[in-house]
Amino acid sequence: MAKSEEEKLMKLKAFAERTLENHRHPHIGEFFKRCADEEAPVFDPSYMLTEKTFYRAPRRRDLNGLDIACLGLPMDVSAPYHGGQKFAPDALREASHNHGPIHDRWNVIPFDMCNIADYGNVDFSRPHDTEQTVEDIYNAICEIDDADVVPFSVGGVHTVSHPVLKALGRKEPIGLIHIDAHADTMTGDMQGEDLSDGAVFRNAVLDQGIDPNRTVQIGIRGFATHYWDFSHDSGMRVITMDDFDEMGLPAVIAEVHKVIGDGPCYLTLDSDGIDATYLPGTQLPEPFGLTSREVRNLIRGFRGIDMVGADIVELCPLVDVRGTSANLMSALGFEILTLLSEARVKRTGTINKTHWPKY
Ligand SMILES: [Mn+2]
Repeated sequence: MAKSEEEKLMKLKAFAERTLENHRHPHIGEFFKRCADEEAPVFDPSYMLTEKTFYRAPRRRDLNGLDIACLGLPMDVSAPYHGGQKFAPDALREASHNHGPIHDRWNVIPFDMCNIADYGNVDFSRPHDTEQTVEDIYNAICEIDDADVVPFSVGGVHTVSHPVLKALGRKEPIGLIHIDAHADTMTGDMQGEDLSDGAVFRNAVLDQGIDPNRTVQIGIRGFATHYWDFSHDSGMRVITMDDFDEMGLPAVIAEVHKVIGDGPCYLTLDSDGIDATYLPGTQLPEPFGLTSREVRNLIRGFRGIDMVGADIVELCPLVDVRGTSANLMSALGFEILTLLSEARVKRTGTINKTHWPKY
């Protein structure tokens, strides 16, 4: 072998020996080293872990010093079609192990920005009672909010967002970004339920949890569109799926920033906002929706908004063949966790890393 070829090969061999703790991005190397020192389970094979938590965050109920609580809201009443949303938090926990902990586009690490925990599921005192379950969620989120912790909830039916927003908007109604096939602002009851997943944001407006003038709904389409007059009447910005196609992604993102402004904002992602081809495992699947990449890039476009909470809802593991829907929702959930972490650091001006207890 010629000397120059030999030198080239030696160089490549040296590259191949580079460890993760000596990563070309020093902060990523530091993170790998810290995780090794703390025996954090973030890089262990998922099947080796006994305890499944959201994105492998430590399980923790104590809110003291916490920045973000990931929690399950396994509500399974008040929705009209497929059931089984009560199984979604655990399905998401399992699927989330294949996503994160490093954002692949921005190279940021939520666990290096914020103290994040899996808070567990909220206990429902009467899980078949819609009103009581909404009350239980409201009380749990008030406690989390009073402790100055950001809630990142996994539903459950979309009905869960109403008590969450009612709790977060107690001081002042907040802004809302809502990705969904359905605007969920129907008037009257649905199948006898006033608190239904078809009236979430009407109820959130009436309870002064959200400001309709700082609300934007994206992806709206389908057979139920004639139910949503309240959205238009109350001043919400409704971007239908047809509008989305005509405007294009950059214009939609610009419009969202314009409507939301600098104030606090909540993000709710109904899995049926995504096209049923990409995400069939949902309560009321709708065709002609956002693609998986469109919804990811849309969420990335919300970077910089003061995000004070979020949820992902309406995943139905019982109709999620091969777990593809849970996989997509948990990947999108990691994008949201990244936004929540960045917004938290921007708001507090403080870095507060997640640490894993040694067992
Ligand atoms: Mn919905």
